[in-house]
Amino acid sequence: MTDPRLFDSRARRLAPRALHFTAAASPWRLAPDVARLALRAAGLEPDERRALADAWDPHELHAGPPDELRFQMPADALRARSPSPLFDLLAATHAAAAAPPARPRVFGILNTTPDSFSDGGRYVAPADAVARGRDLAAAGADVVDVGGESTRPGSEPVPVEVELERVLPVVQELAAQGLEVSVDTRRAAVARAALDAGARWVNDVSAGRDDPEMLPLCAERGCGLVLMHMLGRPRTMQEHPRYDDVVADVLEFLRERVAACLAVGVQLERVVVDPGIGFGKRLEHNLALLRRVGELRSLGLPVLVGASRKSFIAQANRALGAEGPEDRHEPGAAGQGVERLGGSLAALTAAVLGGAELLRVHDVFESAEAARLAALLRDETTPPPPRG
Ligand code: HH2
Repeated sequence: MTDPRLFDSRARRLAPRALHFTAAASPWRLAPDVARLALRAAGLEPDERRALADAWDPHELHAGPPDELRFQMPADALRARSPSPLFDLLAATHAAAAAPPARPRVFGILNTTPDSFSDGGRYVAPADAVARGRDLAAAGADVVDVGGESTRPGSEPVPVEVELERVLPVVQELAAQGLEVSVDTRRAAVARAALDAGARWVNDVSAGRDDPEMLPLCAERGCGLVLMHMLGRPRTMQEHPRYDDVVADVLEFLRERVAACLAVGVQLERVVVDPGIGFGKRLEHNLALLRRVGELRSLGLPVLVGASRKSFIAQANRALGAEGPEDRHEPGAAGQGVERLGGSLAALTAAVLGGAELLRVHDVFESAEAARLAALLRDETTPPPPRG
């Protein structure tokens, strides 16, 4: 058998691109003690393919379609083959597939911006923002996601000093009060300051592409990291978004970003992927991503979905001949106070049924309730009887 360590360097580069499950549509239904995985041969060189096949006992390797290598083995045996990045990754992938996601975790949105599309201008004063953060936590947010730069369609970047000035005092105070805080930023300088101030997550809508220091920073700090897909830039992203297959394209992008994380030593245990609802996507793209969240789980990492109050909900209204009150505003205008609660909860339910484990929302109480019910519907498990 080939020493698995031979794979280390190549596996770091290739494995995240190559992995997917055989049963992507409902991965949590796999038998809990058997790992069944498929590797896309397309990502592998012939010698790597041979060496990989060598590293597994012949009976563990199953014939599949010509572009796939399929493996099946007891999960314990898979784990026993560590340490090796490839097998670690396979084991992590299997664990994510086999274990039903627990109660989805909720990120409550706190924009300290004057121009965010829904809550812009409401929480600019740090005291108001801190009060809002506490309210979000009291309503059931597991994490408060603090942002100081709007990324709504058409928005312009703000200077880094402005972003720092907006988020830092709020992050510091909320963390000091014991809340789990995430910072929604594309800049390593802002992320670093927020982590120093007690934040435990970096939520980067550029997935580490905008600032070369971002991923190394996250590797060094071991913080949670959200990698989000975006096509283009906020200013222009909604102009002509085009995809061959939006889910496949988003998956390919996220695989590449996960590989970039591995290349600089980011621990995958704390990485979450996000299809970026509304970021360079038309209605049909957002709907396809929500319908096919299960496929996004094939990366073996938890999936976060942020559909809350976004404009595709208004587009869905219009597609079926209805109009919500907020849709009379100019599309993309800031601080409209849009609600879109019904559509947000429908989108969230679809995401949870598909296996999303984290949700980024404005309406925390309602969303957490919808997410709990959707999780029970999804898992086909009987909840324990209520206490008392
Ligand atoms: N959406 C927005 C901002 N950050 N982060 C992640 N991970 N996923 C998302 O879908 C996402 C995000 C945009 O929403 P919002 O913060 O409400 O508005 P704005 O960008 O105008 O501040």
